Amino acid sequence: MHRLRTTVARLGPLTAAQTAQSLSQPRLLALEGGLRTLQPARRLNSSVAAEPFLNGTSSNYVEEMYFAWLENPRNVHKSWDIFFRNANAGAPPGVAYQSPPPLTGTSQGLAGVQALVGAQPNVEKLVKDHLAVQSLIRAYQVRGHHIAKLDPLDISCVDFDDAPCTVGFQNVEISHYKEHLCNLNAEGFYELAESDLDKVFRLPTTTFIGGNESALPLREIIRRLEMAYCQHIGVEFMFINDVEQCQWIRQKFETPGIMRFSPEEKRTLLARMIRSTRFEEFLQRKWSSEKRFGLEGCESLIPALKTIIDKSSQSGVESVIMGMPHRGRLNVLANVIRKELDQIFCQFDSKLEAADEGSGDVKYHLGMYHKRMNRVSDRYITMSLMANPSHLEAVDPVVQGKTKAEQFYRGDTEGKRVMSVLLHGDAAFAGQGIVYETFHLSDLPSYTTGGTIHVVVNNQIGFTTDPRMARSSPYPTDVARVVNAPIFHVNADDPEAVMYVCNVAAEWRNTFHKDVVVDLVCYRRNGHNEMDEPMFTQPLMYKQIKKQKGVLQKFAEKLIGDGVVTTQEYEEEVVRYDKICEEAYTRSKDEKILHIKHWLDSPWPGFFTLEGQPKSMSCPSTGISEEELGRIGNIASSVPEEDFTIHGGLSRILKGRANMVSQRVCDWALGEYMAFGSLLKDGIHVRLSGQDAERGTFSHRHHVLHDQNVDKRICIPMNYISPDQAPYTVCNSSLSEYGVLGFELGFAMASPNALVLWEAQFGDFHNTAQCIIDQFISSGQAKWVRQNGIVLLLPHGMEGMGPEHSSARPERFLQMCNDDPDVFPKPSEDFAVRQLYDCNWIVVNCSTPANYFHVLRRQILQPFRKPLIVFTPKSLLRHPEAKSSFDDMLLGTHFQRIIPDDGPAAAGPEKVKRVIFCTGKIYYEVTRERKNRGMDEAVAVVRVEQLSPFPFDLVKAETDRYPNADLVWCQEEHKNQGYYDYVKPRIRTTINRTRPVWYAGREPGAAPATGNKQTHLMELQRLLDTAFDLEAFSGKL
Ligand SMILES: Cc1ncc(C[n+]2csc(CCOP(=O)(O)OP(=O)(O)O)c2C)c(N)n1
Ligand SMILES: [Mg+2]
Repeated sequence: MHRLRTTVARLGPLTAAQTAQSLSQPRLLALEGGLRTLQPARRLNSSVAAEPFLNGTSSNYVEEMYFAWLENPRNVHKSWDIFFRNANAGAPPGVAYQSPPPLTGTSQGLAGVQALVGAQPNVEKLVKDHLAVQSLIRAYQVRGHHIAKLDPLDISCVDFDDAPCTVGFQNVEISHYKEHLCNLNAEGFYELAESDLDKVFRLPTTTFIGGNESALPLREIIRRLEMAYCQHIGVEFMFINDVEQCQWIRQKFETPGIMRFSPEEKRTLLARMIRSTRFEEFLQRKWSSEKRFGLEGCESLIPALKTIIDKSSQSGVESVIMGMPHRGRLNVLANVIRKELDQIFCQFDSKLEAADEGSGDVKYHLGMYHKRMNRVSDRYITMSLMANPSHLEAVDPVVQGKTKAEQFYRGDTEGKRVMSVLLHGDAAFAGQGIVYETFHLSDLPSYTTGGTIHVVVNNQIGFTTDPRMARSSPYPTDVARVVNAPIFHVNADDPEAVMYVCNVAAEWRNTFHKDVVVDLVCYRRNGHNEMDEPMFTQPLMYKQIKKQKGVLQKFAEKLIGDGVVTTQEYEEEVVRYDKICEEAYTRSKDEKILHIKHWLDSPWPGFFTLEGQPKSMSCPSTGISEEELGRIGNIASSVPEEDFTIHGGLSRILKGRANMVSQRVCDWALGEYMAFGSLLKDGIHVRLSGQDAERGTFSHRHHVLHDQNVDKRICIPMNYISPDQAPYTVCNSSLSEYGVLGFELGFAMASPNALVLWEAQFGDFHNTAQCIIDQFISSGQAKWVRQNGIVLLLPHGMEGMGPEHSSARPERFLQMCNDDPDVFPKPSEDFAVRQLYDCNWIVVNCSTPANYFHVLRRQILQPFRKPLIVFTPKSLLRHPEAKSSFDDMLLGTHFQRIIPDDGPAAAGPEKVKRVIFCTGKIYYEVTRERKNRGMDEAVAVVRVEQLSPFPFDLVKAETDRYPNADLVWCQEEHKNQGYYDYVKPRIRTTINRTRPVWYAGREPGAAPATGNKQTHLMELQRLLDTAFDLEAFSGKL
């Protein structure tokens, strides 16, 4: 009884808002039986046929009238109201219709009809009952998942209301149901009574439970709804505000008998369950004390993924890119991606030596790439599992970016050939904000991947934390509702139900190209890892788990019972797979060396030698011809489309550019244009993404022109460089850093022949993407032997804008550089390139547009890929001196790691008393001050443009050149920030510690900058005073 009450309470009448939503949904489906009324079809149809005014063409109209009347009799003319009342009351053909009242006065006819209705006291009840049945159907669709038997342990407590922790009356025999129904109060069950159970009700068009029937007895209606919505699958979809999509889902789950599998399919499913289960058992037998984050309790994950892949391959998908956490990862590698088992097993051998450079990673983080024939579709399919850090969900946007890139390079604009699959743990899916950020990329034109299939291993625990402490939403999957993704909850102890929802999920993705979630409700048989004791914290849950029969055993017993397989066949299959594992284990013993290279998730065929080395150790000139500079400059200053009206302010900007081109100079924006344009011309795709990147935060870029008269008409001149150029992508991103940077990093993984740039709005905002920077960008190659050429543009500079918007935190990037401050690298011919090759990333702060141009081009022209961090300017964008001549960008020119002094100081170096080393915008303040003080001969100023890898060789040349000078590092940042801690030991190493390196900059500080403009200027003057006070450091040793 209690169970029923709970059910009914949960399925109780809809709220006003829900009802309104239901009524406002257009009805899409054509009705098979013509007009629908509350009466059984045949009878009604005959009466309809007998009505002289009803014919085939008017039936749609009548239907609409009818539904309008159902919603509210006042919605229709009185004559229709009477007609429907009469029809429902069983008025014989020809009698239901009464002429409408004349415009003047009351008519006789109407009075007569009212009398007829009045003579049918049951009409009101009939209408009410039908509405009640409709509401009941809808309630099952909306909230049937609340009472579905989703939890294999039967202990779940999804707190939809404060109801106790029980599930509903699933699977209750009708007799039970009847018994319970008698005890229901009127409000509890839409005022339907037991006596209504055998009454026949017409079915609305928003249900498919009828199959070929358009009317069913209430008892059968309820039974079918229970079958569709309250068994092992809970379908959450009614929040989707697209009627076609809702109907599609209803049809997939309500159609009677739709969830049937052939014996062959069942046998395949069993074989997959055997592989999944026996793989974990094998690892447990061989390495009982090794962490492997086993899948026990969710073994059906393997057939789930395989089903998704089979189905997607059948519909034309050629490449699946996957991201997943620790749980079951080895199993997925072995049984889904089909990594050779011996390669997996040898990862357990702690004695093997690593063959590759880099620090490597634990086995459950490594990635994989594999192309194979899909046996179900008979088509080749490539599968890659992305390497990822421990940081849960961080890989999500990276997978999306890589998927987008693969789609882009294949011209797969709708995502029909490449798709992504993301796996999640229940706690992480609910807890990590990056999941939300990633969902919000899913429908943005430059970021969509045409739908991702999400699979949640919902083992109802996160390490030691219960769901009620881990999230505030009923399900771990609620975050997906923000993008209207349907959510299919399924009891993972029912492999057939799992297989079914995975089929539907793959079809959904293929049909609508939108995200979808499969929530595998399962349990975790062991602790968080195999060394962990779960009884400390979840004693009752684990008592229950110990009693739980394994899913393979249950499923095998069922299939044997049903005669689908014999016990012998089952046992033979188990033995066969165990043998495969044993043989691979023996082979793995022969391995002497561990190759991380074998675990590459994104190979770049043709880019390296066969041994995986760069094809050369040199970088050609990054300059371009005068003619090319002129051509790109002209494009940058023009509107290449006819009849396109741009904003007046922009016309002035373009005119300014044209002037610069005629004078053969570039400002920052034009330098960037030259770099992008020349790479595009050479077939290198350029993609620039970030918040407001199209115009540029500082309104300097303007890569997308907007017609002032025509809505949404835009022009991207960069795509007019040359007819066979690569396409240029510039896109304003969502307001996310973690998600978008991860996405661009993934995009950059797909191909080495693309310049992919992410621009922070202001440099300091990168810290909300810190995880991508720390876990992937700075350390990715060392961990996963995977190179990446992503560029980060981080606006930086102390300009009196306050503590935020000032510092891109160069100290953080420099602190993560892997070059040794105490070792002067061996001089060699290819010193500069080798240094780049050896470093984990490149950090630059350019002071001229030409150098910015060169460093961007070098990203592509160097024979390997490294992340590039660029601190970009704000005020320098318009600084009259921050311009470069075309001469500095011509063929034969290079990126300058250091820009030496070229004034009077350099002409008479022995007279120089001080060398000021600096980087970035402060150079212009320092040289202005030097001029004002008339110290051009006494002080040399050297710009360090490439901070890391540190240009030891060039710094040495500068320090040697000025033997009588003291050395000062000058920066505008606080002493504990900026570059000082990084450059000081390196300059000291360069000069063999023969001279001190003095500091001229702001005092140590907690905040990056002051909020007070006056203080800002005072601090600046003070640091310049120090820099030019030649006595400032005397006696300070
Ligand atoms: C961002 C992040 N925070 C914390 C952790 C530490 N951690 C590792 S696994 C885990 C629990 C994960 O639970 P769930 O997502 O449900 O996956 P399950 O292990 O249950 O499969 C935690 C907290 C982590 N790996 N990443
Ligand atoms: Mg979990």
